[in-house]
Formats: sequence, structure tokens, C-alpha cells
Amino acid sequence: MNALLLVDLQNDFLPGGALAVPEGDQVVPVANELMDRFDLVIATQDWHPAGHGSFASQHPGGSVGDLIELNGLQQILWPDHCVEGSPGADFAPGFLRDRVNKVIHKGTDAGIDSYSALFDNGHRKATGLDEYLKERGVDQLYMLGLATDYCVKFTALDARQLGLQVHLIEDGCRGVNLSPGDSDAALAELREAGCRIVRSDNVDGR
Ligand code: VGL
Ligand code: ZN
Repeated sequence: MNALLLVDLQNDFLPGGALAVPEGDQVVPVANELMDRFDLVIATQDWHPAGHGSFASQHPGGSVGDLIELNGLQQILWPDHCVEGSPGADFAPGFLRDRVNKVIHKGTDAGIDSYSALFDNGHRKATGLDEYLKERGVDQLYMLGLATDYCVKFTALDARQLGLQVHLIEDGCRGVNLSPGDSDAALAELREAGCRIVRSDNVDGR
């Protein structure tokens, strides 16, 4: 069974958003076009309570990009972004959300971040996506979204760990690139982990 997973196509990750991913808007048409080719489409939303521990604003003297320790885990500090229910957390304009079968929220616990759509950064809690995929017999996970070097990467690695075949749709992903080359490094790491890197025009979901 194939599924298409669309990662964090949200306003705050688009150019002009709170945590803008360069060219992030360009992946929305790729997502829209692909949804018709799949029987099962899942979309994730980064969904933080106000005052989330990953926000630089919560750490006196902390700046965006700083590395801190948050409840025993290394944490990069981010601008306030994707606060649950806020406009920044909404799906991107033009995204055909009616074609989405299931929405998964992640990062909902203020004390721990969750780049992956499957487990938080400490692998302490599951989001429920693992069970959802298992119940439906999904073994082939096609993925795209934002950002290549964070949420896309860690979701793909977790999916591989669960034994899923992962097909990463390269032209449907864009990265933050806090350091230049982060996205390319992420793709190399994913290839190493056994993910197949594909282009959207070669994807046949059925
Ligand atoms: C993301 C940083 C913080 C992402 C989410 O969606 O890649 N990155 N929160
Ligand atoms: Zn976040």
C-alpha cells in the first residue's frame, strides 16, 4: 500500500513567514499535482503551544540558531512559529487540503520538539502516525515538504527505522539551510539510510 505524506506545508515556513524556508511556496503545486495519484494522503502540521521550549523567546538571552539543552536533549532555538490555531500554522494558500485523508499534528508538547512526524526528538512519544500507517498496511511512503534538513529528514529516518520503504520526492522539498549545504547533506544521509530519491514526474502512486 502506498501513501503520500506532505510535511508541514504551512504559512510560517513560506517566504515571509516566521521561519521562512527559501522557495518553500514552490513545493505546494508539486503536492497538489501528486495528491491525485494516491489513494491515501496524509499531511502534517507543526503545531506548537504558545511558549514552546524550542522558541528563542522563551530563553532569556537566547537567540535564534543557538543550541541549548531542553529536558536533556540538544535543541536549536527557533523563532516563534506554527503556534496552534494561529494563521502561521495554517496550511499554505492554494494547498488542496480537501484531498487530505488525515492530518497529523506534531510538536504539541511544550517541553520537547518533534521534527519527525512519527516520534518526538527523544523518541519518547509517538504521534499516532505509525499506528495509522500500520492499520492501513502502508509499506511504501512517498514524502515531500518542508524542511528538507529538519522535519522531512527526521520523518524519513524514523520511517526507515519502522521498516517502511521511503521515496523522497526531491523537487517537492526545500530546506532551511542554517548552514549552507545542510539540505544536500540531508539528502546524502537519507540515501545512505536506504531512502530512494525520486522526482515528482516519475511518481506513480498506484
Ligand atoms: C521545522 C524547525 C522547527 C520543520 C519545524 O518543519 O522542518 N523546522 N520546527
Ligand atoms: Zn517547529
